[in-house]
This record gives sequence, structure tokens and C-alpha cells, in this order.
Amino acid sequence: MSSGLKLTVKLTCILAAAVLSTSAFAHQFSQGDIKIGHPWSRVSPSTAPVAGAYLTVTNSGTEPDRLTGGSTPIADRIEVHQMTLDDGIARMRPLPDGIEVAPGASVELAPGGIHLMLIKPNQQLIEGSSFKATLEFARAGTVEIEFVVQRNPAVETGSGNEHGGHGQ
Ligand SMILES: [Cu+2]
Repeated sequence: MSSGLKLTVKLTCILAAAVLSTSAFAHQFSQGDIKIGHPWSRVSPSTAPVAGAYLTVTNSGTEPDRLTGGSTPIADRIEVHQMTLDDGIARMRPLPDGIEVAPGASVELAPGGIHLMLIKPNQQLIEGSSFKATLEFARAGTVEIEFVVQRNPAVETGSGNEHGGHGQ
């Protein structure tokens, strides 16, 4: 292999990496009338039984849709959960029917409220990494997305464990 060719190959790799990181930065996915904005999950050790995941759903259609859950290779399944405060104690409950997104509306799944839960993650979630997932919608069907793993952009309360209400 000539050194010229080697250089070309190397440059191609650098360009490919740059394109990949740019698309990860834009970080928006859509399927039909459904748009998914900035899906992210928490940093989590491999021993954690669950991990919270968050995103924004926008429905630009004329009919209501419903996010019911999903799947990912890195966990058993993805559930829609709601956190409520019960006498000051945070509790989680699954929403088996998922969450409705009205036509023209955006719903934010965020820490402290309605969120997605990765059940039994099979690997450590390392800051800056990403993983693929499939979301399920009643109308739009499946939407392929990619979560990025990051720390909570909101101010952390210090406990770092808002899922203490799981398992009752
Ligand atoms: Cu939860």
C-alpha cells in the first residue's frame, strides 16, 4: 500500500467519525407525525436494576397518539413510568397504557415526572456513550431512536436516586 493511499484511508475514517458525531449532536428522530427530541438516559452502574431515560415527544398530526413503551438490546424492556410524591416520598408506578400525546402537542418526559424506565439494564451506562432503542406508539408504530448517556442537566438534589420508590 502506498503512503498516499494510507493517508486517504485515514482521512476517510476521520471524516466518517466527524459525520457520525455531528448526527449524534443533532439528535432528533421522527416517524410519520411523531418527532422524538434529545433522548437521553442517566449514567448508571451495571448493577442498577433500573435506569431512567428521558425525551420529548411531539405529535404534529391531527390525531392523538400514545407512547406505550419500547425495547432496547441493552435492557429487558422499556416501560413508561410516573413519579408521584406520597407524603413527601417519591413513588414510581408503571403506566401500562403509556402516555397520550395530543395532536399539535409536545410532551416532555423528564426527571421527577413521567419518564421511561430501562428495566434490568444488562450493561453499565457510561457517560458519553449511546445505545439504540425502539419506541412503540399506538398509531405511529415503532420509532427507532438512539439514547445518549449523560448526567442530569437539571440541578441534582444530591441524592442522585429518584427511583428510590421502586419495589415498594
Ligand atoms: Cu421509574
